[in-house]
Amino acid sequence: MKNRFLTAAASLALIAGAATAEEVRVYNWSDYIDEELLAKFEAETGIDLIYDVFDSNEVLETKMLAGGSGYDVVVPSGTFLQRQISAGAFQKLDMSKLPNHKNMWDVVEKRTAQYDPDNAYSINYMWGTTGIGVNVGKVTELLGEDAPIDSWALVFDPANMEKLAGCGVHFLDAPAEMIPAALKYIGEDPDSQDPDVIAKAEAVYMAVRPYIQKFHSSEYINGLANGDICVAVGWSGDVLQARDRAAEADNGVEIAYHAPKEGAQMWFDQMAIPVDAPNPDAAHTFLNFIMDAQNMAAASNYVYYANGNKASQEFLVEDVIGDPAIYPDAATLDNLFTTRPYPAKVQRIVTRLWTKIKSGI
Ligand code: SPD
Repeated sequence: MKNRFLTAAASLALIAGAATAEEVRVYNWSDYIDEELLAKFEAETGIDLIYDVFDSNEVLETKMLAGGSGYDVVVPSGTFLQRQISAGAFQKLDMSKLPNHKNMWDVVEKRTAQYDPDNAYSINYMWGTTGIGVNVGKVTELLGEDAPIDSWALVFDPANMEKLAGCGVHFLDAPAEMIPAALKYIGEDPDSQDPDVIAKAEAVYMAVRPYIQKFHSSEYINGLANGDICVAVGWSGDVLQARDRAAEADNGVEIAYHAPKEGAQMWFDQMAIPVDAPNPDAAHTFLNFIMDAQNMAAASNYVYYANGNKASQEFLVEDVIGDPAIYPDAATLDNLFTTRPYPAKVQRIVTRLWTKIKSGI
């Protein structure tokens, strides 16, 4: 994988007036791929890959709505994708360039069609849930054996948070997920678009705000793994990666992930090609490479997220395909909810509320 700067050889080629190599610029979530796959893509296709990362749908959305991002492939979550499709940010996929599309899983495609009708603009990369990662030892030490590690009460009940504050609690900086989680905790519809209902999340957050150390959407992986923090509201596979990093470090830290019993959000991260992508052919080649059954399985086996590729399932390790935190069984699925994009006016309310919650005043 190349960085953004020309290699010496490429510079010489330019000076000599030779044609430059084909390239593809991919913008994906951090901690979301096995880098060996990126090297394999370059070796197999001869296309230079420039791979940048982000950890926030809002950051990606700002680039997509402004246009001219320079990226060929980006990975918004379903609700954000839907809004960006409506804004004309993406081009329709050319299925004739995607023979591996036959590997995709109709069960997931039915769900992603809610955001991208006919799945005309995107393919599913990974999907997962938003829940709670805990350092089991520290949390039981502070809250006892009955610590509600499978409940939103762990992070929204001030009595629990007061005890946990000293060992470090991180929340995602992701309002489109954190507001629904708080609403679910108080028994409201997490998918509500009613400003009066959304406003109820403020009191939930303000009650625990003094005990939240940080709002951040990627630092918690190492934070949990190193024992620097003891609780994180985070994404399923990221917490499971933290669990593995701790096990590899053999540091005595035991990490567990739970999709809270009251209900947790299920989301879908979709690969799409911006309407102004500089290299749409190479973008299709990248998507086709990703949809190869073994490549997709290698990605899931590395990042501990489920994917939308049926053919990959025979190559998934048991730790992934057999873990209901990754591939939920029927009972777990029943307890998951999805959300719709907020209309612009409601989005502004949510953004203002989130800013207020983070500032704590
Ligand atoms: N480290 C990768 C995390 C991917 C999370 N996707 C976010 C989905 C939000 N709805």
